[in-house]
Order: sequence, then C-alpha cells, then structure tokens
Amino acid sequence: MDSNETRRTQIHDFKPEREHFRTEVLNGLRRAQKELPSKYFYDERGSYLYERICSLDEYYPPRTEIAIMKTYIKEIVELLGPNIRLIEYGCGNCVKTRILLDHLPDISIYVPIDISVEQLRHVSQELISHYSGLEVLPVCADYTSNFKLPAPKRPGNRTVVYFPGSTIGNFDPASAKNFLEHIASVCGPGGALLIGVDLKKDPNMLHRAYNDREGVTAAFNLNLLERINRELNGDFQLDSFQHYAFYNPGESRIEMHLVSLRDQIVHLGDLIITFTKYESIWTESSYKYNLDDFKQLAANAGFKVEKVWTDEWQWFSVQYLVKTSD
Ligand code: AVI
Repeated sequence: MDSNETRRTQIHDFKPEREHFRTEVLNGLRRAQKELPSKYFYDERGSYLYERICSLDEYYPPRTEIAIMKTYIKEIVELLGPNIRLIEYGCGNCVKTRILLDHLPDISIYVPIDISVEQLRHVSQELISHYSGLEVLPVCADYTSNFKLPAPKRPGNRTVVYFPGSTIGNFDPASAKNFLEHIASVCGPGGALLIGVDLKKDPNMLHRAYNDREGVTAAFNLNLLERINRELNGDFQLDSFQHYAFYNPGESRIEMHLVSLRDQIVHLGDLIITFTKYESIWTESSYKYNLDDFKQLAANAGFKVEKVWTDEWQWFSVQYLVKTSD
C-alpha cells in the first residue's frame, strides 16, 4: 500500500489494476467467446466518457436516480440514521453522494472506494474541503477483491453501504449474489445497504440508452482497446472494431460487444490474438430487474428490502436493504 498524499487526503491504494489487468485481459481474449471485464472501462478517459454518457438524453438512469434521491431524501436519511459510517462502492464523481452528504449533517465517516485513482484523488479533495467535519477515507481498490478497510479515528453508530448507479446490473446473477453477500458481511450487525437498481422496461428505450446518437457509448466501449494498446503494448486498430449493444430479453440484460469488422491479427506484446470477421469481444452486461426478482436476490444474499422508491414510470429504483440476522 502506498500513501503519497497529505494526511487528510491520504489514499489507501491497493493498486488494483496494475496487478490484474494483464492477466484478466489475456484470459478473457483466450476464451471461445472473447470477453473483457467491464470494470476496466474506467481509466481517465473512460471515466470522462462515462460522465458524458451520464448527461446524455438517451441514458435515463442517472437523472432518474438523482430525481428519486432528491424527492425522497428526507425519508432516506431518516432510515440511514445519525452518525453513520458510509461506505461507497465505485464512487465515481460522487454526484449522488453529495445529495446524501448535504442532508446527513451528522455523518461521521465516508469511505469512497473506486478503481480509478485519478477520480478518487479529485473527489476526495473536493469533499474534504466542502464537508469540514467529515472524515474521508478514500480507498483505491477493485471492490470485488478482498482488501482491508481503513480504520476511522472514531467509530460511527453503524455502517451503511451505498451502491448507486445500478452497477449491481454489471454483475451476472451469481456474482451479484456473491457481491451482495460480501456487502452484508462488510455492513456487520445492524448494517444496511442503499442501492440503485435499474428496472426492466421497453427494450427500445434500453436500446437507445446504449446506442446514443452522438456515439459516446461507442467511444466508451472502444476506449478499452485503446487502453489495452497503451498499457499492454497492444496494436488493436480501433477502426477495425465496432460498438454493438442490444437488449437480450431472455436474459434481461443489455450486452455490449466490440465486433471485429474483418479477419485480423492483434498483438499484445509477444502474444498473438486472431479474430475472424464479425467475431465479438463481449465487454459488458447490464442486467435489468423487476422488483420481485431483486427482492429474491437480496434475500438470498442476507438482506431484507425494507423500502423501495421509484420514479413515476418505474424505470429505476432506489432501495433500502437491511441485513438480516445470520
Ligand atoms: C456503470 N453501469 C451501471 C453502466 C450501465 O448502464 O450498465 C455502464 C454503462 N455502459 C454503457 N453505458 C453505461
């Protein structure tokens, strides 16, 4: 672990990507259905492109989730209670977190966890200067891996995990259950989870959300190849791959792929990867739930859904889950 910041902005850096990026990319590209983990989208440019996606008309989740948060913030903070330790998985730019922090004046500890060190450094600095009494303990880690959370100076009343943005949708159902189980263990007795969950809806609306007119989602998807070129000495020709995203109703998920537009060979250092024309690399799944399915998933992972807030069209939900006793 590395501590290269001043005392108040010290990032607990577990150097997540540098350890595993190469191994996971090589393993994924050796499979019959080539795949790359979507968590690697978020380098500096990827995080920037994701922020642009979040402001697109077609990409409804962020604005819908924010509207739900703002409408029901009083009820939400009442359930969270006073003097909590708030842990956020994948904090990104913390837009939604600020809604919580603005209404939780007596919150004691905030632990933002993100895979992107640049993003984390930036937001932690901002939060520290804006929320004077708040102890911010930023952690740079792949939150699906095991790492030790930093100890706060003074304990909070209880732990609440915040996992917004429907990032849970980027896990396949088995991994989603494992991850929620992991969160339940982090919460500890009396702990809770506040989570954003995207809901099933008209497939055409979903299709538009992942195939925006400006091509920002396409650039976000292709940026993964650029990152591999830069960091793993690759020679992917970006104009020989095409963004392809569709809703698979049988699996209740958006699938994002990068399709090879010709037979081609790509080098990653000494390694050679061959592509046939129209072969794809599967880069992301984004599962959509209905409320009952998610309730069942939560129950299987040791949580009881205590409260659900949605928008008037039931596009998106914010849910408050409490840990059931072991
Ligand atoms: C981060 N995650 C919830 C986004 C999603 O909708 O699955 C990532 C994304 N991929 C394309 N657009 C947005």
